[in-house]
Amino acid sequence: MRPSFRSLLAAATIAACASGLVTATALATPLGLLEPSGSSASSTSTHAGHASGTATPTTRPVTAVTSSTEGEEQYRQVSAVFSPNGAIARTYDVRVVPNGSKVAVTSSSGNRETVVTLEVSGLLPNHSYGAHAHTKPCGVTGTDAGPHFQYEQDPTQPSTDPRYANDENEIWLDLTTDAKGVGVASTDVSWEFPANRRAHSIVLHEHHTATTQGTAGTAGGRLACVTVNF
Ligand SMILES: [Cu+2]
Repeated sequence: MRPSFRSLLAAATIAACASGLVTATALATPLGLLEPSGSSASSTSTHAGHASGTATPTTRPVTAVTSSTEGEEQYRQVSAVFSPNGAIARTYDVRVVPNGSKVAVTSSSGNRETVVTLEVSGLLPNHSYGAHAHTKPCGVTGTDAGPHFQYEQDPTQPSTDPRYANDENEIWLDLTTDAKGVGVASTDVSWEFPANRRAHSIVLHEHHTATTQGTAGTAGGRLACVTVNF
């Protein structure tokens, strides 16, 4: 049996701590998502160099980008706040992904398995969103994130063939928020990101993901994006 994702995260935390890759405050709140604003003012991490830290301590968003490796296992954690001009997490439609809503992504990839968890808060209550890993980092527009990451690449792009555009060959993280606008999704696929070809973002979409021939993988417009250098 493989270890649980939680224990993998704990192992990552220990490994990262031992190698000094991330700050202790970031480790104390690995996702940082459910922390009240301002309570983790020092959680901005340093390792990956993507964290923004220009706000004053009292208004600093819950932002952390951490990256670590233990053996063949690669760990990623990103916590960020969506804003229209966000460096890490960007909303393209504040009506459905409001300015100030939060996102956290954790990933472990290695030993022929990848587990990714997406957590959001501050979104519309009782609302369905699509979400997937995309090939490029977030940009000024939703299209900048490129197509979905596919482990086995469909020779026909854009890919709407369910043999390739499915939740075992791609990272799908569709979720439905609760009455408070909080949502969680997790996926577990039986491959690891190739060293030279990895996903670089999670995109939130208008609705859950279609699975039928000709529309497989589509989930409507791109509402928001968080850069995760898997
Ligand atoms: Cu997508």
